[in-house]
Amino acid sequence: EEEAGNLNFVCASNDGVDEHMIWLWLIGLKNIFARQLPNMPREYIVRLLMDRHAPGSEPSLNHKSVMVIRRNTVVGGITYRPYISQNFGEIAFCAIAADEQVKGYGTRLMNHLKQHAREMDGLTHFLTYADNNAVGYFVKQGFTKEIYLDKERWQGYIKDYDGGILMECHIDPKLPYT
Ligand code: 1VU
Repeated sequence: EEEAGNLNFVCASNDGVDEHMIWLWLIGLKNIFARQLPNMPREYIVRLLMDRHAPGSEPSLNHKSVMVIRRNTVVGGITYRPYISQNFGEIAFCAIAADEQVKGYGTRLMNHLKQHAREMDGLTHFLTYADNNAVGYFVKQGFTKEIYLDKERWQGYIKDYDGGILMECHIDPKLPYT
């Protein structure tokens, strides 16, 4: 957990952050995703977000979530799957609550994600299937529709998905993102 102005950026896999708060924030993030990404089946959102923390469930280390917290409330987040051996991550969900959009939170969230993924997961790239109407946001975050990453590095790892445009982002090895 780190403070930046009045926002905190929390990774759900963080040790040292109260597990109960993480659980509550993940439920809040699930609700934001369900509202903002209406084409995503709700059970799919729940599975990717919660499997790691669901009480009594087999812990899955597959997905991580980075959340924007303001005044102890979650206002958005990104859920991603790091493929550590391939050094890239797949962004599954990305959203900011409706009444908090276009305030720059999405940009700061993506910068924190890049910093976290570089330091904690050793990632060099992100791939994502962007919704048509979010392509402009991803372009501003440094994503391109050209995929420069070798196919051998990602093919068979990420699922094909009709509903979006595959985009790539290179994570600079040195740039301070936050
Ligand atoms: O820096 P500028 O002011 O020039 O530009 C802003 C903003 O205007 C622009 N931007 C967009 N451009 C085109 N289309 C958009 N839909 C769009 N949204 C924002 O991007 C710059 C950064 O803006 P920001 O940091 O204020 O962005 P937000 O905090 O509003 O967060 C952006 C998202 C896309 C996350 C937010 O608007 C949102 O939750 N939208 C609805 C859900 C959504 O579309 N999510 C992405 C779907 S794709 C997915 O989840 C699979 C990966």
